[in-house]
Amino acid sequence: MEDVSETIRNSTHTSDITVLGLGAMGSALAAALLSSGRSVTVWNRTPARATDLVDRGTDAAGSVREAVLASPVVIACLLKHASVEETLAPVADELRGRTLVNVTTTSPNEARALAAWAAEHGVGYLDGAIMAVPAMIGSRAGQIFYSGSRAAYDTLLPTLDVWATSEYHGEDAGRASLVDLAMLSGMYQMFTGFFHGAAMVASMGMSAADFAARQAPFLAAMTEGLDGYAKVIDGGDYTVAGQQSLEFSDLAHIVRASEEEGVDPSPIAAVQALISGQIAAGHGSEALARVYESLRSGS
Ligand code: FVH
Repeated sequence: MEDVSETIRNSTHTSDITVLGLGAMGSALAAALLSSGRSVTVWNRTPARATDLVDRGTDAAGSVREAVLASPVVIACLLKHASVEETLAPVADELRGRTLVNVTTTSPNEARALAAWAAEHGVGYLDGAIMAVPAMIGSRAGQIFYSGSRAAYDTLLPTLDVWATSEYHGEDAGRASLVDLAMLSGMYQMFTGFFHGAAMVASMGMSAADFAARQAPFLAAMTEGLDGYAKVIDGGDYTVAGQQSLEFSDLAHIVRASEEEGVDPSPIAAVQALISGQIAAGHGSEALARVYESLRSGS
């Protein structure tokens, strides 16, 4: 059988970097690399999606194998973990000795499983979690979190910085994904809160656009409070002065108003359940941020 690592040492790469997956994000990543002067090979399951990038100077590989062999660094930007496994499993031998950067959204444990698979096959592994939309790629406005091989991160940093502001979170490959998903949890709950509020005022004829015009500056102002909550949580003293208490934060009236308007109260009822749980446990006079303790304990 061919010694693949020997092949890599002896081969002249045809490009600096390979991008597997040319969806909206993969295309943006490849285009930014190209604009930075790097030579890029791309592969996509549906070849037609490579046309624009080929017109701009990328090489399009006819197979995953060919794409992997073209560069010392391989970026995977596919739909989800299963598509990464499916795409990479047949080319494990070809990947040996190269560095794989997987920026596909995965769970922390999926990232760890991929890192273990990479280690088993002699592949350097860096997991990336993109906190940006494709239009933000190529500017410092976006953030990308990384975890996994420190050596790979340090070596690739000038390349990674082409895409966004890079932030390293440690050798445990699951960490970048954990921060990513925690951030997205906050975002989706904020969006759902907006959808719920918009549904409530719809009964009085207010459009979602009119509601958004009021809600957006209010929420932006409220984010100023996050720092204060964080200090209370990190300090671990929920009796600290100056905090809104759990009793004061009772949301039963919002749940009731939602029901009275015929709007499903489940988003706000979930928050109310957390608050009620803390009050029932005897912490009513303590800070609202104590809800964090219910979440941490899984109760
Ligand atoms: N777009 C965004 O705003 C977000 C921002 C945060 C991070 N995400 C993650 O990035 C991954 C890719 O996202 P995307 O926006 O590029 O996604 P799509 O445009 O839907 O493209 C999906 C690509 O994946 C290929 N693909 C899907 N299944 C398979 C498979 N079984 N085998 C091989 N390739 C597969 C698909 O190929 P095709 O349909 O064109 O043939 C696209 O190239 C994602 O994890 C986001 O969560 C983006």
